[in-house]
Amino acid sequence: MAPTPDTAALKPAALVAVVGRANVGKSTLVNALVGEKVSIVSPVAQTTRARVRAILTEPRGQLVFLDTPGVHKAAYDLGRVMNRTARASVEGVDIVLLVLDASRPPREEDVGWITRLGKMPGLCLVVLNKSDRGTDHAEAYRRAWNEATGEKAEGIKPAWLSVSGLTGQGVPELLEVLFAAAPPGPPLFPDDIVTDYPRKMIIADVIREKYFLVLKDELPHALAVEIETLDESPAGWIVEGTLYVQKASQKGIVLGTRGRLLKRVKEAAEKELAEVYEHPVTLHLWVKVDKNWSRNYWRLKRLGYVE
Ligand SMILES: Nc1nc2c(ncn2[C@@H]2O[C@H](COP(=O)(O)OP(=O)(O)OP(=O)(O)O)[C@@H](O)[C@H]2O)c(=O)[nH]1
Ligand SMILES: [Mg+2]
Repeated sequence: MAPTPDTAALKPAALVAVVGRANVGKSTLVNALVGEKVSIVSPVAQTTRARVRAILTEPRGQLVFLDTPGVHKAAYDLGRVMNRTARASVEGVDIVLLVLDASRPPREEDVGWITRLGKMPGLCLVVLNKSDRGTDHAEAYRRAWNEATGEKAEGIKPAWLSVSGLTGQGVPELLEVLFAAAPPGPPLFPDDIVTDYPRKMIIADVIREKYFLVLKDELPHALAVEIETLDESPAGWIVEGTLYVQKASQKGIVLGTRGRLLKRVKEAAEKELAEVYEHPVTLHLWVKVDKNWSRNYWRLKRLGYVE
């Protein structure tokens, strides 16, 4: 007789895709859910460029969150690649978490997600994020959901939860709902890892985040960071990388007067990385102009933005 699986011993284990418009606070929320900074955060829309997995293992089970790029009106190839990554991430997951910024009115990109998810058969939870700023527009989002799903919405009524990724308000309640909804299964990852995002990508993202906190206008979108070598000597890690910009004038801004901005960014990134990895980290960075990096598929692949 075939052995029956011991389902009683299995705990909740789920893949959870975290999706939504750019800048609604997906990465902040994912970091709050796992209790560690896994994904970079900045005030600039389109900060997250690739899918980042953040893993929460607790005695009650395991949740694997997929942080995704924010969907936006894409003007060039990187943007289109990011939108594709985000849209594809809802396939094959157990739960989709749609993040909305209820302190602002719905935009076309929010309605796009609502329409897409309202038609999907899987389990969807709607999170009204940034509730520390109020939820004045919650009703408009509910209306948008009802309009988009219409009569077909029978039976697919998602739970709506108010949270703040920034203050942590509502996060324990959200975790409870997620663990309750997760199907029982074996853990998807070992219990001691918080992400499987490649180390070179983490380092590149931390450097990019430091720049996103200071660069203005179009410049953040013109910047990419590629880590070429990573030497993990026990005495200290040595990292070599290139910062790509699209115009010669941007190179000067990224360097700053007498290289001061690059130095500041380098020091901030080195400090954060040394804390994360518990080793001194030295960054050697060069700035290069490549007019077409964001349209060059090969380059986007090397940067880790194409799956
Ligand atoms: N007040 C408030 N601000 C928040 C909250 N969550 C995120 N933010 C801020 O919103 C901005 C965007 O946050 P991110 O977490 O990078 O947003 P995102 O949805 O991941 O953005 P993309 O990766 O660009 O799609 C940052 O300045 C955050 O500090 C929140 O709950 N309350
Ligand atoms: Mg993000």
